[in-house]
This record gives sequence, structure tokens and C-alpha cells, in this order.
Amino acid sequence: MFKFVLKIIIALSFFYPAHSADVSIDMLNKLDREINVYSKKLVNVNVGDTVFWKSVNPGHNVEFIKGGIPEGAEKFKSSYSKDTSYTFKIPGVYAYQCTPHKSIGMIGFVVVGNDKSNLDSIKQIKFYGKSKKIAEEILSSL
Ligand SMILES: [Cu+2]
Repeated sequence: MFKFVLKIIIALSFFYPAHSADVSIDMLNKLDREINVYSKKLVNVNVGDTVFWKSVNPGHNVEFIKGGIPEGAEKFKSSYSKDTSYTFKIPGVYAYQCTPHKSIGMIGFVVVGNDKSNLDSIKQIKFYGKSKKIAEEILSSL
């Protein structure tokens, strides 16, 4: 009986793979030589995956940038100093920022389902200050 149950569990595991491509990003005051920064500026996930942002240091948040998300995706803005997460159901490139630090480099990108069809509209976003160079570097790598 035990062997039988085991076989079923093994069989099921092929249909429901323990897929855990979920990603965790820290919101930090300092990382190496950078201040006010997400620990990962660019992540690739699959459709249906969740990205977690951990409020390691207070004063940060996550806000999708206007014009920086695929068509059909809803806007998103988290509270300051709170852990947050978002499950990406629509493929495409997402650009986000920390509201108070958007012009000093605290931006990030999520590519969902390896879909870059909205990359051109992402490139139309006006980034300011330190974020301009960071965005250019990341976007040219896509
Ligand atoms: Cu911030």
C-alpha cells in the first residue's frame, strides 16, 4: 500500500512539477557602493510566477511606471516600508520604481515569459537623474 501511494505521488509530481521560479528581491538602503537600491534590477520569470520584494530597510516601495507595463496589466503601487509581492499573469516587460527614489536609481525590471513585445514602449519612458543611465544599461541588455 505504501509503495502504491508512493508511486502515485511520483506520478503526480510529473504533472505538477514543484515549479518554484518565484523570485525574492530586497529593498535596501545600501548595496556595495549603491544607495537606495533593489538587490536585483532585472529578473526573468515565467507567467504565473510571483516576485516578492522584502522591506529589509524601511522607506521603500514598488510602483509600476506609467507606460511601463504590458497592455492589459493593472497598475500596482505598494505601501512604504512593507513587504510586498505581485503575481505576473500577463507576459511582457514591466518597469517599476521606488516612488521616493525614482530619480536616484531605484528602479527595476521584470521580464515575464521572455516576452519583449512591449520593449519599445518601455524605451519611451522618461527616466530622470541616476535612473536614466541604469535604465539605458538594462534595456540595451534585453
Ligand atoms: Cu527607495
